Amino acid sequence: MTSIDQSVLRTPYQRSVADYWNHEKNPVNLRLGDIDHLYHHHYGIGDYDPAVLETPAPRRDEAIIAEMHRLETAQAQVLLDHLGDIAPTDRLLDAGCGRGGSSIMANQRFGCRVDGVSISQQQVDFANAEAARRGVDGEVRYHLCNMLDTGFDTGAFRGIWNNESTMYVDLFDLFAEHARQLAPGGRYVTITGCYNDVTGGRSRAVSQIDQHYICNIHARGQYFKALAANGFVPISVVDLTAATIPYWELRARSSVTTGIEEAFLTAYREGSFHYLLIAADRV
Ligand code: SAH
Ligand code: GPP
Ligand code: MG
Repeated sequence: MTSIDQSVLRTPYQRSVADYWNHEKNPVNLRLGDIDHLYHHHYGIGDYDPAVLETPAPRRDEAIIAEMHRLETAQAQVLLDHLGDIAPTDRLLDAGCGRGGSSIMANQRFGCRVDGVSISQQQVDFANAEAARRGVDGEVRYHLCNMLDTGFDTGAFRGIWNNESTMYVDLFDLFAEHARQLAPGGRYVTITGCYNDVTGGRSRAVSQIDQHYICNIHARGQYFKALAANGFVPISVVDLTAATIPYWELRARSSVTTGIEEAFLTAYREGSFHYLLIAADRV
C-alpha cells in the first residue's frame, strides 16, 4: 500500500486528482515547457501565427509547439496583469500551482515572494527543483498542501490566483480560505472554464472535459455567488472564449493532441462553456 498523507489528501476524490497529477507526463505540457523551463498546465490565448502551419516538414512540429507555448505564456501574463500593483515586499499565493510556471513569471515580474500549493508531490518536487535551478528558491517556494486549508497565516498575501484550478474544489470553501489569507484590499484573480448556466446545465462536451481531467466544472453563476458570499467584489470580468479558440484549433493540428481538443472546440463554439477571467477585491 502506498502511504497517504491524510492531512492533505482527505478524500478518495482528492487522492484520484493527486494520482492524475503525480503521473502526468503529457508531451503537450513537457515539450512546451522544455523550451524555456516555464511549465504550464493551462491553455493559451491570442491568435497564432498561421505561418507555423506552413513551416517545412523538419521544423514544422517544433514551430507549432513553440507557438502553443507562446500562447500559454501570454495567458499567464494576462492573469498577472490583473493582480494590480504588487511591491517586492508583498507576498503572492499560486493556488493549485501545477509545475509552477506562473509563480516563476510572477516573481520575475514583481520581484516578490511567491508560494505555490499543489496536492501533487511530484509537481511540488518538480517545481522546487526548477526554482532552485533558477536560483530563486529563496523567493519562490512550492508546498504540498490543500488549497482549502493551507495553514498560511491570516492576511499573509497581497494577491492570490487560481489559474485553471478552481474546478477541483467547492468554490464556497475555496473563497472562504482565500478571504482568510488575503490582506484587506488584496486582489484575487482566476482564469477558469465554466459552464453556461444561462442556457442550461452541463452539455455533453463539458461532461467530457470533466471526465478527462477528473474535475467538476462549475456554473458561471456559482463563481459570483461564492465570491459575494465571502466578501469579494469583482473588478474585472473578461470573457476570453474567443481568444482561446485559436489555441485549440492550432493544438488540434499539432503532434501533441491528447484527444480532448474537439470537446473544447465544441463546448466553446456551441456556447455551453466560457473561458473566463475574474478579478475581485477582498473588502
Ligand atoms: N495553475 C497551474 C496548474 C493548473 S492544473 C498552471 O496554470 O499551470 C490544476 C492544479 O490544481 C494541479 O496542480 C493540481 O494538483 C491542483 N489542485 C487540484 N486540487 C487541489 C487542491 N485541493 N489543493 C491544491 N491544489 C490542487
Ligand atoms: C490542466 O491543463 C487542465 C486543467 C487544470 C483542468 C481543466 C481546465 C478547464 C479550463 C476546464 P493541462 O495543461 O495539464 O492539460 P493538457 O494536458 O490537456 O494540456
Ligand atoms: Mg497543457
